[in-house]
Amino acid sequence: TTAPLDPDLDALGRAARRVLARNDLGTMVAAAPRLYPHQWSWDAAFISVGLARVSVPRALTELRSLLAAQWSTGMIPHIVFSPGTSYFPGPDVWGTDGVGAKPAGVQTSGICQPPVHAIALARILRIAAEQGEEGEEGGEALAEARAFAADAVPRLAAWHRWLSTARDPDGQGLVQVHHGWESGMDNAPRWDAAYEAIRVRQEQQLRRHDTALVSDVSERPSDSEYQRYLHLVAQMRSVGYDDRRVAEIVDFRVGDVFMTAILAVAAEELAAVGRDLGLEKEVADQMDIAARARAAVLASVAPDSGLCRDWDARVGAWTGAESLASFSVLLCGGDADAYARQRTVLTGPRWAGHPGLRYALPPTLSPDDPGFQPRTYWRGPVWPVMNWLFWWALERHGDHALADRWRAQGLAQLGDLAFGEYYEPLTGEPLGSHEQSWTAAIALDWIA
Ligand code: 9YW
Repeated sequence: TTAPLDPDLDALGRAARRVLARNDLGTMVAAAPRLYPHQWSWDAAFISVGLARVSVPRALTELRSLLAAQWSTGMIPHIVFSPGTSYFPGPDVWGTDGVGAKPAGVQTSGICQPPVHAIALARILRIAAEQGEEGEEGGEALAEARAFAADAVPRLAAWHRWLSTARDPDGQGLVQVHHGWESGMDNAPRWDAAYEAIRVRQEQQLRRHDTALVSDVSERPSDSEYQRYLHLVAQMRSVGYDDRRVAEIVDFRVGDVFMTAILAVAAEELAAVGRDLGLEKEVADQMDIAARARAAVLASVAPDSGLCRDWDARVGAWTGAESLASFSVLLCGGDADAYARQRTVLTGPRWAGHPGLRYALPPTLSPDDPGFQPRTYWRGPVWPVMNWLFWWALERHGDHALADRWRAQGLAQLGDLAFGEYYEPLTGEPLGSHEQSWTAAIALDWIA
């Protein structure tokens, strides 16, 4: 099952640059050429890392565009719409135009996505520093990145603060999501129980484009899933996206362990950037946020399996559906035993070490899980951008041997130059959108 690990990296790099250039709308890169013609929040962060390998100023522009759409509450919206392109659900469905917290002059959704932005900012600063120290030859990129960071750090700090307060109203510790879309893993089995409990009282007219744009509709969420997705949007819209009222009325409120693990490391990365820039005010606060988030991730670990769980806040119970998110301790660390145990399971024969896999990379669901659907979105396929995130976390943790292996396997998978949104884990076939921007971006960062 092991593929040759010798992709032509020059050709891969050239193709990845072409994808980013083609998807570039000017001040934002579309997440995908046709399927996702707008700026998505966590995509933009990963994309900015790849852009930095081409041009640090362009990478900063990407984050600047996103931050310009940040709500006054601190929330960074999950989609910033580019004018003139159709997408469902578009701004008319979200109905955020009259919302006072949204900056005027931009159109956005009314929910968020995982906070990987500070991770990206820290990495861009590092990439810039590789080009030269400030004041020396080649130091312009770093000077510009540091100037940008001075402005971005307080904004990202407010974003993290919003996640740890408005999205943890019970003080339970995990960041709560109000929609599967907020997790970035829209239809992952980890949300099935919460979605099943939702009664859609009034079906809405679906004007989906996605099903026309992928060759096989089974690669996308179903219509009945979409009815629930839109029901939640309608609920939030009905209370004007007011944080407190949404938390009271929304039919989906789950503490997301994966999002919380990301917050823990992102807050630490932000604290480090803040320290470096002399922005001491933010540092202690971000370290507090990180500590609380990490403690909540560790508290979610099930004693029997050693895996992380989400918390269904409406039911008041852990939800134990196994998925890639079950391995969140590998992202944030904090407990050597829990880390070692999750690492053993994730690299073992049920997961990335499964003998049927085309590449030894973690799929979103174990091929041995009865719910495994190898072609369907977050219910089985391998997502290159997730491989990058785990790789980054492993490196940060000093777990270099595994990081190197996953990077090599990940690059081999991308050697087909399709830049698939996700891949069939058993055959290696690219699925969903091709020329997906974040896939191209992480390839560029891996190659550099
Ligand atoms: C959708 C853009 C987004 C990602 C999400 C992914 C998908 C959009 O695409 O959501 O139509 O469901 O699930 O993580 O940000 O790439």
